[in-house]
Amino acid sequence: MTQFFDVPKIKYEGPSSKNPLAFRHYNADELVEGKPMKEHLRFAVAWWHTFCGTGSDPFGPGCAVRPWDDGSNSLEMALKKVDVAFEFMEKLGVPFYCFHDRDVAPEGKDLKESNKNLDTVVAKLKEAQDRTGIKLLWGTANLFSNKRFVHGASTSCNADVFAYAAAQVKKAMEVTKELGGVNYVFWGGREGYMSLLNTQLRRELDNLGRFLAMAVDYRNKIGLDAQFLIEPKPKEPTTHQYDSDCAACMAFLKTYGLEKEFKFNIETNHATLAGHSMGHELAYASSYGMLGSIDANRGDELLGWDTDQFPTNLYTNAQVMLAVLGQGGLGRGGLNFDAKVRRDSFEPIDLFYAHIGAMDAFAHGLKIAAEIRKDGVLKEMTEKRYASWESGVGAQISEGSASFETLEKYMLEKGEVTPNASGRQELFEAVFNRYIG
Ligand code: XLS
Ligand code: NI
Ligand code: NI
Repeated sequence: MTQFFDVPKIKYEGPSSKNPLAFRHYNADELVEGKPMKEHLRFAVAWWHTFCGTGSDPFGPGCAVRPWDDGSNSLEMALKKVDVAFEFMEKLGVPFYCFHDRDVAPEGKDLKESNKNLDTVVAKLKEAQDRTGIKLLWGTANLFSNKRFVHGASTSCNADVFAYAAAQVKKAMEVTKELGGVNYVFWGGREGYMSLLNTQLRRELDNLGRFLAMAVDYRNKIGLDAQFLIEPKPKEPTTHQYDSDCAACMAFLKTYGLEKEFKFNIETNHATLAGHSMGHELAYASSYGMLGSIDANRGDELLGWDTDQFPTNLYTNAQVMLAVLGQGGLGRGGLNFDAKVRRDSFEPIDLFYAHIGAMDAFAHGLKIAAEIRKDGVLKEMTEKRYASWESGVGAQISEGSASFETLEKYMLEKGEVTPNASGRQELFEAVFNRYIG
């Protein structure tokens, strides 16, 4: 096998290990709640950040050192990256990867040539998947980088752009099928607006609805066995993205009759950009059976954009895994590290440190969440708060046998409500913290 990384296969050495190239918590086959860690976590590497990221920012070009990369956007380079990527993923022991069509293969002079380039790389990806057993968690289409998408894709004011995007997604769905991808993601790259003054908002939303309905039809037509996922994000690159958060996406899907066809791929940094915690987005989606998959990263408290940092916050990860365990797992979904190493972490080895750190932080979060569930203290405390809904008037309201009249009668007789109990937030937080560490 070609050697791009002078790194051994990463092994589990246990919590006391000080080896930065070993796992302290992620022990793939260790059982948690009766299921191997690898099945709970279903880690995926994001092709775009890890194999295409250069570290460029608005103030300077990329400075990442990638000895294998000649910096060209050639087909040869794309093919070589397949070897780089699979060596990296095999050494890391990650079972999945995710890509945009344009990360894995360069655009050609026209759609036909772009499709041909994609086919060439996909053939090699398929070989690599068969050889290593690494699978595609999800595929997607990049409908935001090329200048034709300047006004959006399916929400563009230019109907031709809608048509181009449709053709591109059709192809991306076909290659996802070819590679046995288990999910397909729709992140609304530039589906939003910069100014209301030049925007027909309702037309754009209707077109987005039409676009997704066409995708559903085509999925059924070709028998693509992939779960469809919408990835909410409130802003960036546009001022207002239509898929702004899970609640907005739910309303959108219901409006266009698509709620049975999609679940959500929830990204931590997008949640915080929307002014929510990741916990909120997960709880909201999960409670409606809509949590499909996770883009595991984090933002920076001091920066107001999608910094896509590696998810090393144990507290957040424990909350994420609590939500995941709470709904009996992610099913077909997984934890995709939609995260990039910082510009000043420019050596190839940093890619390992970053992924190992994040995998460990999630495995640790999983163990914490399982411990919290095993003790059941938090659940018990919460159930106690809501005990009034289990009998009497609470049960009547929940079952639908109460009305304004019956409730008025009840309250006139009773005169005043049963006194409220303390919410005890600080106690809940302290109990949660018992398990961290
Ligand atoms: C951008 C998104 C993107 C999606 C896939 O902010 O996170 O990377 O995950 O298109
Ligand atoms: Ni993402
Ligand atoms: Ni993002």
